[in-house]
Amino acid sequence: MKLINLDHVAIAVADLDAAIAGYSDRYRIEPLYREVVESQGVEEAMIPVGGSFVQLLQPLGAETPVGKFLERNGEGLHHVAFAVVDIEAALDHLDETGTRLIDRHPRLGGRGARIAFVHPKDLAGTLVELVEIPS
Ligand code: CMX
Ligand code: CO
Repeated sequence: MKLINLDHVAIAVADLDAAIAGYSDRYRIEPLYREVVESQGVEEAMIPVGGSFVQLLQPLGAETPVGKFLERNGEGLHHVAFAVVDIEAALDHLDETGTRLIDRHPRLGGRGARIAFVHPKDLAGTLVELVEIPS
């Protein structure tokens, strides 16, 4: 298990266009790309900041994970994502340590990356994503 970078901080938003405009206006940062990820039920915009990204997430529907989060909490911080070299090895390690995983095996996320989530009730009330960036 080796975390190599804080890949992104994800923020749930109700209106992706408005959120992108807000970050551009206040912080002078712009999305590198924008993508619908059907399997995760989101449209996402990735805004580079140094070696990491701000990931803005707009739900595709009310019954998606981010849709339910918005309904319950309103807009705000949704998860943090750590980059790993080998996501299978990282998940094996977490499983061995009794970690409460949402995904025991990786799924496909944005950028063609393999991703997996750790349950927010596992540690410090924080939803954690592991991401293996394709080389
Ligand atoms: N951060 C912290 N806590 C969260 C949370 C979040 N993002 N989402 C839910 N929770 C809390 C809930 O408030 C609830 O707390 P209580 O038990 O105290 O009420 C608890 O976790 C469990 O919630 P639940 O109602 O049982 O389950 P949900 O249907 O809300 O699902 C979760 C929660 C985390 C399993 C689900 O959102 C999930 O599988 N997330 C991972 C996938 C995802 O979020 N994809 C979108 C991101 C796309 C991307 O980054 O590429
Ligand atoms: Co993410």
